[in-house]
Formats: sequence, structure tokens, C-alpha cells
Amino acid sequence: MRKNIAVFFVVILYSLQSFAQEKFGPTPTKEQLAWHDKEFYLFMHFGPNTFTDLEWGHGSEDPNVFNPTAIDCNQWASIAKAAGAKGIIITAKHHDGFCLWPSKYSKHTVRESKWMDGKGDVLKMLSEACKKQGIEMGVYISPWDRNHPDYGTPKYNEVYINTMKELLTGYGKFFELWWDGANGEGPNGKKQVYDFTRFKDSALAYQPQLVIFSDIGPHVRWVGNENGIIGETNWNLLDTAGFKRGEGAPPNDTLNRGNYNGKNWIGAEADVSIRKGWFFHPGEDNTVKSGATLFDLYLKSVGRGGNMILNVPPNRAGLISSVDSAALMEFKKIRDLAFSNNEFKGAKILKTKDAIEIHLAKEVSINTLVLSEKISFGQRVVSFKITGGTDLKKMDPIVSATTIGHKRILQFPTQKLKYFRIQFTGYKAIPIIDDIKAYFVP
Ligand code: FUL
Repeated sequence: MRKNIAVFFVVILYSLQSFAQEKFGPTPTKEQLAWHDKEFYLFMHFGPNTFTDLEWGHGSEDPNVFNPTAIDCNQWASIAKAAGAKGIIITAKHHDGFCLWPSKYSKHTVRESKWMDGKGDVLKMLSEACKKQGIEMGVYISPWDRNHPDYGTPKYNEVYINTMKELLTGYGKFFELWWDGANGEGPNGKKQVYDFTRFKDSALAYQPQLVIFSDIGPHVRWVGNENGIIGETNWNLLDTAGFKRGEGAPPNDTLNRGNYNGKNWIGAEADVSIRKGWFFHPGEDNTVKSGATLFDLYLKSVGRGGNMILNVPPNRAGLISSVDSAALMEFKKIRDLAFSNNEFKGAKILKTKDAIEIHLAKEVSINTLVLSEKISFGQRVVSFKITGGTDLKKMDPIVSATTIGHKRILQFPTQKLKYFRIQFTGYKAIPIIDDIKAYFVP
């Protein structure tokens, strides 16, 4: 009889499991999955603005203002690596149109500057450094261009595609292409009708593994703020039909949380600068965020199922300043310490359709939980609550939350417990949780 009951339960569990293993709703491509796993990487704003103290260059700057005296991309890449960042995305061209490589399609580039006698190429230096350090690289290529004479005419679309082609065929593989939505031309300024469909098709023809970021993707979306914070509820789903990049994008709070029933898988990437400006400005060293502040932002981005892109702008020497690198190392130390000892390791895990119970061999003190959904099968969990205790019959409420997605990190007052239960209170399809870890974070 006992044996029969056991067989019965195994059959039920098995069928729930196999039912659950069907994909549900929009799912990420393999490139998007790889992107989710990167979690944290650096952004670098570098160009004439670094030297002119501007955030948006006018495009009429003398190219000679670009003159880093001790540039060392190996320093950038080795600091990124040591900080645990998976890559670097560089402003190959910002709104001023200045190209950090000697583009054939512009007369406003490193070639026109005296830097390295016009023979320098930041993209080449950085791509070699990233390869050497074993990290990846991506490019920001501003659609808005305040320098190019063709900007504002259909010809500019051709120029932009050629520019992308140079970058995407000349420096090895990139993991991400960044399209910001800015256009500060104002009502009487130039009006460019961008051919984003062609931009996308061309970029993917040169590098099919790329994920493309913009307000509305196609692959990765902006989170509606530049503070590095994703919504506590975060769907990797977004409706893009009828929306545009920049003005005409979905409302910021939609970008921040995604659409519950969105038709496309478009993950959230939280951008934020380690210091006040996107570009380096002398006098802003005192605005560098501490390791603890960066960790808090990590919890509010990676810990809410998205990625964190942290801008660390090189200074006028062409180096990451020591204050910034110290903060990055502190941030890494905090992460390492926080996630070093998984208290659920070796625990007995019992799963049912809508709950997971964890039975520990002995009592532990924890205050942090890390959960992951198997997003290749779709994002399913709508809400869940957690209870725990030292006696299975007396489980106290600990914390409730909504979405999980790629990763959910929850913090709560320290609890001493032996039993732990995650109850899914809302889900679109049977939850598939592929990782549960718990920590005591000092
Ligand atoms: C914005 C730009 O206007 C800022 O200068 C900066 O590059 C930021 C990351 O994106 O759209």
C-alpha cells in the first residue's frame, strides 16, 4: 500500500514537472539568455567632452581637444575584470559625432587630432585589452550626431550604417550595441528620420550574436531612469508596437516594470554612472559612489532580474581614476562576502506545484535569499510569499514579493530557522525555479 502511494506521488510530481517544462509565453533567444547571465558590466563615456567639461558636446569642438596623455586601455580592462564586470561598452561616438576610431565616414575623428599624431585608435586599443583580459566589449554609437554634415537628411542613414559596419567588422565580436534615445535638437533643429529597421538588420547581418539596447529594444530595454533602479516588479516583457525610441517611447514606469502581458521578451538594463556626470569632470571625484551604494544598486537591478551597466568614465589622462577603481574594488569585496556561503547548500528541497520547502539539517541565520526562474521556459511567477521557522508546524511570515525572472535577491531582517517555505501565490504557469540560495549578509 505504502509503495503504491509513493508511486502515485512520483507520477503526479513527474507529470507536473513535464507539464511545467513546456515553454510559456515569450522566451529569450540564446543571445538574450547569454546577456542575462552577464549581469554586470561597465560603461565608459570618453571623448572630447572629457576634456571640455561638457556632457553634450556641440560637434564643433577642435579635434585636438581630445588628447589623453597616458591612455592605457589595459588598465580599464584589468580594473573591469578585477571588479567582476563581464565587459565594457564604450561610447565609440557620442552626440558630438567625434569618432574614437579613424572612421572613413567622418572628418571629426581621432585621425584629425594630434593625439598619437593622428594614428591612434581607441577602439583597437580597447578591443585588444578586453581580449587580453578575457572580458567582452560593446559599442555605443549615438544616432544623434551634431557634427555630421548629412545629419538631418536621408543620406545620414547610409552614413550611420557604414559607421556601424566599420565598427562591427573591424574590431572582433561585440556583445551589445547601445542606442540611446537622446535628441536635443529642439523645435527648430534638424529632424532626422532614422531608419531603425535597416540599422537593426544591418547590425545583425554583421554580428548576429549582438543584443541591441534602446528604449524599446529590440533585445534589451532602458529602465526609464538613469539611476540604475529597476522596478520591484519587473517583467522581461514589453509591447513595442506603436512606440518609438526617445520621444514616443513607452512611459518611464512601463519601461521600469515591463508589461505583464507584453508580446516581446526584452530584458531590462539599468544604466547609472559611478560619478555625477556620464563623462569625467574634474571636481567630481567627491561624487564617486561608495562600494556600499553600488551594492545597493546591484540589489535594485541584478537583484530585480535585470542587468547593471555601471559607467566609469576615464579621466583626462585616459585612465580610470583611483577613487573610482577603489570604489569598484570595495563593491566587488562586498559582493564576494555577501554571496560566499550558501546556507541552503546540501538542504533537502521538496517541490510541489506551487510551493518549495527547504529542510535544513541544522538551524541557520539568514537575511538574504536569491531565487532564479528558468527563464528559457518563460517568466511565470507573479507573486510569492516566504515563511520559515524552527518548527514545521509554526512557520512565521518572512517576506513577500512579486516577480523573479533571471534573479531575485530579497533581503529581510535576520531569521534563525531550520525550515523555509516559498509559496507561489500567483503564477501564469507552473513556476520553474532553477536556483535557490540563502545567505547571511553582514
Ligand atoms: C543619454 C545621453 O544623452 C547621455 O549623454 C548618456 O550617454 C546616457 C547614457 O544616454 O541618452
